[in-house]
Amino acid sequence: MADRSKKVMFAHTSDWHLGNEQYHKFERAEDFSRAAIDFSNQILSLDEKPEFILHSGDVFHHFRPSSMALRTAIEVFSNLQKNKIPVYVIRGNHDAPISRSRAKQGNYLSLLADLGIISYLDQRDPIVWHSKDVAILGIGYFGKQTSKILKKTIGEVQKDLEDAKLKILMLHTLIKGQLEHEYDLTPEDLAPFEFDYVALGHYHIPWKNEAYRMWCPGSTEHTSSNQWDEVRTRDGICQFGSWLKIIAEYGTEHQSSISDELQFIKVRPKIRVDKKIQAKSVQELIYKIQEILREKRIPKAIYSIKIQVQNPPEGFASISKTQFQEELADALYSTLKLEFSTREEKPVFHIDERKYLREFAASRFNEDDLEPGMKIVEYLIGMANNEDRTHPNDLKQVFADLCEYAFQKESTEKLGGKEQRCSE
Ligand SMILES: [Mn+2]
Repeated sequence: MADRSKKVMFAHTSDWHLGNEQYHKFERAEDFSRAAIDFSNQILSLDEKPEFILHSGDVFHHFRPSSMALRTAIEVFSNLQKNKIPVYVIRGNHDAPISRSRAKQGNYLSLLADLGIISYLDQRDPIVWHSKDVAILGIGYFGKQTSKILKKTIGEVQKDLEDAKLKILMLHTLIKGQLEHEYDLTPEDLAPFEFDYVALGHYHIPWKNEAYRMWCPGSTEHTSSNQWDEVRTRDGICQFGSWLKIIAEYGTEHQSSISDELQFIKVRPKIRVDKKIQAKSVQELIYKIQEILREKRIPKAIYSIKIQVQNPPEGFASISKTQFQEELADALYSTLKLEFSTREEKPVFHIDERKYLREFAASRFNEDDLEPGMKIVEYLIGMANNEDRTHPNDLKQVFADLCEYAFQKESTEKLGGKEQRCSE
């Protein structure tokens, strides 16, 4: 028989978080609905429609979704269903508690399945065959138990999956490598099962590990607070949600091949500003802060602003961030953090600066005390080098004098011109 390959195109989305009134703003819940609607509009406007859609969990933000969240889900899924695009969904940690995964009364995802507008893959019914070739196994959120549940479930269904030519696994879990320290599952846990495509949800940023055949589309709207730290665009503006368009080629004797195309959904901009400033007077400082707040103004955006004031001028304590509220009045939501770095500066001692040691000690201690005096100075420098600045009280003045002495020396001798001062 001819060794002919077949192609299937599908969409992969996750983490819609419908009903998320982020920052206690109803507008945000509307944003989450709009992003899901935009996703389905993008799907329906494609020249070639996907054969099916995978939703890797967190359709809803709350176990008991608001009526708006539920209505959006029904609208979007019915629309896709009317266009004959099946949607396969698993449970995210926001959709229903783990304990409910086995409960008879079901959850809101099983309600949508009862309405016939999605296929809900849960523990009772974990496999769906999209066609005679394509099998999809779905395992909802199980946190730290994911690996155990995965092994158990696959053990039970392995035989059923044998005939599949394209094996897909859907998971709502955190994979090692996504966040720095935290994870529920490692790529190596998944490797033995040889899935062609592992459709991940839970992590809200697009991510993939092609070697282990794992893809994560990211959320359709910005959800997590740590998004600020992880999405660092050059201009500090973050205004896209995402989903994945996937083409899988299979059916030859070779391993299937997957090609992915990340698609974007324009959402309300989140703007991050992180600036360091200096000013000689309080008036200048206020002016500089206002200037920063007036930059990059996009009406109704979300702002996270941090301004670090170095060497703040006399009287800076009178500045309060509430006096800048007006500057941010047209933001949907904003946080402003003003940080004043300490005015106390200490030289950092390097080993070659010990040449001041004898000189300094000689200026401080009389000849008889010179040796013990030098030991004290050496001890202080040692502490400074170890970044341990908690000097015993009675030596604080000696240390301050030493700093002053070294600083004066350096200023007059202009040693190497290197930066010798730093703030803590
Ligand atoms: Mn989520």
